Amino acid sequence: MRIAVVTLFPAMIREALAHGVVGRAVERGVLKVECFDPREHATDMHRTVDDRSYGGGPGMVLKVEPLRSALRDALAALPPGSRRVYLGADGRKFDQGMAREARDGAGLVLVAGRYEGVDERFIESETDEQWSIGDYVLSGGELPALVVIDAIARLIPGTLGSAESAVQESFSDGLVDWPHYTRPPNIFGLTVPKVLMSGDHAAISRWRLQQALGRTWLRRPELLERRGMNDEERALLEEFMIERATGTGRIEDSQR
Ligand code: 4G0
Repeated sequence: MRIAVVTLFPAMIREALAHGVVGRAVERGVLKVECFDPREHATDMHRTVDDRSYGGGPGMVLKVEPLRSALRDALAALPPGSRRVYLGADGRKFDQGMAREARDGAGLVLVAGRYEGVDERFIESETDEQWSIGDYVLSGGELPALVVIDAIARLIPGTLGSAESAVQESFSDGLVDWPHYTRPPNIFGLTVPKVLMSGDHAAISRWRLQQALGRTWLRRPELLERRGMNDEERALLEEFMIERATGTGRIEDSQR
């Protein structure tokens, strides 16, 4: 998978790509990320990339030409048919499904917008889509670009080790995670659910699925709505609900 980032702060992107899971994907060569800096495409003596806003007001606006020229180079480095995505606070909300589609696509150009503004004619005529990583304003699209890259990299075969992949599968199943515990078994009276120390792997799997279902129902009901449940899952969730409402169900009993 190849990703190009059009950004005025390439060092920010490169630095982040040197670490962790994404860093490993780049090292292994399953992911290639290249930065294209509009400033290197400015043609005047002062390497100007922005200018005052028509209509007045504070803040500078990124000019079309340096952006377009950087984007042209970016596209030349990617397979044909690569999507051009502008990262702005007002874009379509990025989710796991979009990460999967991007992973399956030819290539991806991410254009990091900036708070002050990008000339609308560039966004309109040179990009295919606008994405946002959530409803909050940042000072630039670089952090969103890194978020998008991380989410995609995790989905590329060869990025994650087998242990990490196993964890990932439970998440992308559309449920939130179940709770995790490690030693010691008792911290100031806070104990580990007994089933996790039982060695009964079938019971542990059932308990984890039940916790994932219960927590999704409590915290992200819309995810559960979208995903649906089979008969076994419905029964597990019902037991979770009863236990939670009465405190006398079988979940706690099996933990004590
Ligand atoms: C374009 C993305 C770019 C428009 C970028 C801001 C948050 C996100 C920028 C704006 C960003 C996000 C309309 C404020 C640069 N901030 N949530 N900052 N507006 O993905």
